[in-house]
Amino acid sequence: MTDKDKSSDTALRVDAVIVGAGFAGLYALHQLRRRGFSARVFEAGRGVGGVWYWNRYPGARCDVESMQYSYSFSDELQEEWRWTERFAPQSEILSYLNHVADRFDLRRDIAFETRVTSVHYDEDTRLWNVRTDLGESISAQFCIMATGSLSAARVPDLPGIETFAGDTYHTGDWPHSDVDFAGRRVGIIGTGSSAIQAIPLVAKTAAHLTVFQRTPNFVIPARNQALDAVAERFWKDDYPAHRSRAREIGTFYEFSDKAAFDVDEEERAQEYARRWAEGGVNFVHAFKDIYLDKAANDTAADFVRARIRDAVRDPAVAEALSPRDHPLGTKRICVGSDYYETFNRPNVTLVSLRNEPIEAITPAGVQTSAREYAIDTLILATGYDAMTGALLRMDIRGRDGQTLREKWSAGPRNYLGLMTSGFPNLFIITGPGSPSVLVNMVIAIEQHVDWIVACIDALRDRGMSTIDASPDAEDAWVGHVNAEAHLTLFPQANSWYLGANIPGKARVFMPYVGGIGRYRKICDEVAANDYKGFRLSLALS
Ligand code: N01
Repeated sequence: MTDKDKSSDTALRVDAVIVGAGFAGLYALHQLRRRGFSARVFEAGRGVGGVWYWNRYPGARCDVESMQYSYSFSDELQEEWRWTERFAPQSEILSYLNHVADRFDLRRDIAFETRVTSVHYDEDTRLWNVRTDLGESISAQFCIMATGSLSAARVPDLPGIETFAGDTYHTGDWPHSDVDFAGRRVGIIGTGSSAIQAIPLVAKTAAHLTVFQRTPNFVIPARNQALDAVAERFWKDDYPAHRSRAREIGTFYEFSDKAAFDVDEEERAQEYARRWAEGGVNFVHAFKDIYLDKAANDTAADFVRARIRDAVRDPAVAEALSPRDHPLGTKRICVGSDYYETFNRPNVTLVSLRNEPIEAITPAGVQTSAREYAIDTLILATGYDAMTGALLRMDIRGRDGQTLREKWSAGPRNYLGLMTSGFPNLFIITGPGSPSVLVNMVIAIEQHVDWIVACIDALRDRGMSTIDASPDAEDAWVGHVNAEAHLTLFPQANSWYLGANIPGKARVFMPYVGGIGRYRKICDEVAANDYKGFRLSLALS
C-alpha cells in the first residue's frame, strides 16, 4: 500500500506505524509520506510535541540554542520561523512543532490521545500487529519507535507517597493550566535539569520552597537573552554550511584542541571564566580532555565550586550545593538562571538528603530522618526511566513471541542503536546504542529518520520484505558502545545514562559516546555495504 492518498484512511493496514508525535515522529511521518509510504502515528498526548507537550513546568526550556534546536530539512521552514530567545522556552518549541505539523499537513495521519499498548510480530505475514488503549488494531510492515529518550516519567517509590494530602506534580507530566504557588509551602524532590529550571521561578511566588537534594549537580549559567538580529542573521545567512557542520559535531559549540594542562593555571582560569560569562553548555568544551581525564575534569569542577561559593552567602549551603561525588558532565550538565543565587532567599531551604534521607511522605509533608517538613504542594522533579522506559512500557514481542523486556533484561542490546535482533522491521529512533542524548537531539533524530526511511525505500526497491540485525553484529556493536564509554569518565557517575536512577535496572552505559559524525559515517557505510550486519529477506510471494 504505497499510494500516498491511502495514508489518510483509517485503514487497518499501513506500510508503517510510528509511535510518538514529537520531533522524531513528525519528521518520520513527513519523510515516509514524501517517499509514497502510508503511515499512521499514535500519540498519547492531545497534541504534537512529545516531551515539549508534557514538560510545562515553570522555566522549562531547551539548553541547546534555539537557532540550532530546529529541523534542517526544509530551507523555507528554517528561514520563516523566528525564535525570540537564545534558549527557547517550552511554549515556543511547542508552537514551532505545531507550525511544522500544520505546514506539512501531518495531523491527518496522527491519532491523538491514543497510547500503543502492544506491538506483536507475526512471522507468517511478516507484519507487526499494533494495538492501542482505545482498542484500535492495525497491522504494518514497519514499526518505528519515536517514543523519546526521556519520556517515561519516574515517580519514586517513596513510602506513603499516595497518602500525601496536598497537590502533587511531576515535572515530566505537568498540568496544562497554570499552577499557582502563591501562599503555598512547596517541596521539590530532585535537583536535575528540570528542578534547576523550576526552582528559581517557584521560589519567586511560593510562600516557602524546600528543596530536597540527593545529589548536587553542576549548574552552568544560561545567560539567556532575547535573540538579537545579528545572531539570527549569522545562522540564517548560511544555514546550509552551519547545518552541515552540525551534522558532524552535534551542536555548534566552541570545541578546544587543547588539553587542560597544555596551558598554565592562569590561562585555564581565564578560559573557564570567559565561557562561564558567555553561558551555556559550551563551558564543558573548554578543554578537549574534560570528559577523559579526571585531573583535567577536576580543574573545571573546582572552578564551578568556586563560583558556587561566590554566589551563595551561607558557606554551609554553598558546600551542600557543591558536587563532589562525580566528575563534571558525567551526570547531564545543567544550565540554569539564578539557580545558586536562589538559595540566598529567605523563603528557600535546602535539605541535603545525604544527611537526612527521606523516610516517608506523610499526609502533611515530607518526613526525613531528622524531622517532618510541612508541605502543601509537592513537585517531583525525579526524572525518567531513560532511553528504555518508554519502549518497555509497551508489550513488544518479536520472533517466537520473545518480549523486548526479556531480551533487554540485562540491558539494551541492539545494532547501531537502530534495530534489535529478533524484531525485524522494528526501528528505534535515538534509542540506546546511538548518540541521541549526548548530542543535539534534533540532529540525531534527522540522521536516524533519514537512514531508516532510505532503508525502507531500499527494501522496496529490491523486493525485500524484512530487515533484521544479526546477533553477531549486535554483540559487536554492544561491545563497541561499552568500550567507548569506558574510555571516558562517564561511567564514574550514578547517572540515568547508566540506568542508575531506577532501582533494579541493569547498569549499562546506554548512549554512544563516539559522536554523531563518526556514528553517521558508520551507519552510512553499513548501508552502502549492502546493509552489512543486517539480514534481509525476500518478499513473500
Ligand atoms: O531528571 P534527572 P530531570 N529521592 O534524572 C532525584 C533532560 N532535560 O527531569 O541524582 C530523592 O536529571 C535525583 O537524585 P540523584 C536532560 O537530559 C533537559 O531533571 O539520582 N531524590 C535527581 O536529582 C536531563 O538530564 C532540559 O541522586 C530523587 C533528580 O531527582 C534529563 O532531561 C531540561 C529520588 C532527577 O534528575 C532529566 O532531567 C530538563 C528519590 N527517590 C530536562 N529519585 C534542558 O534542555 C530521583 N531523585 C534544559
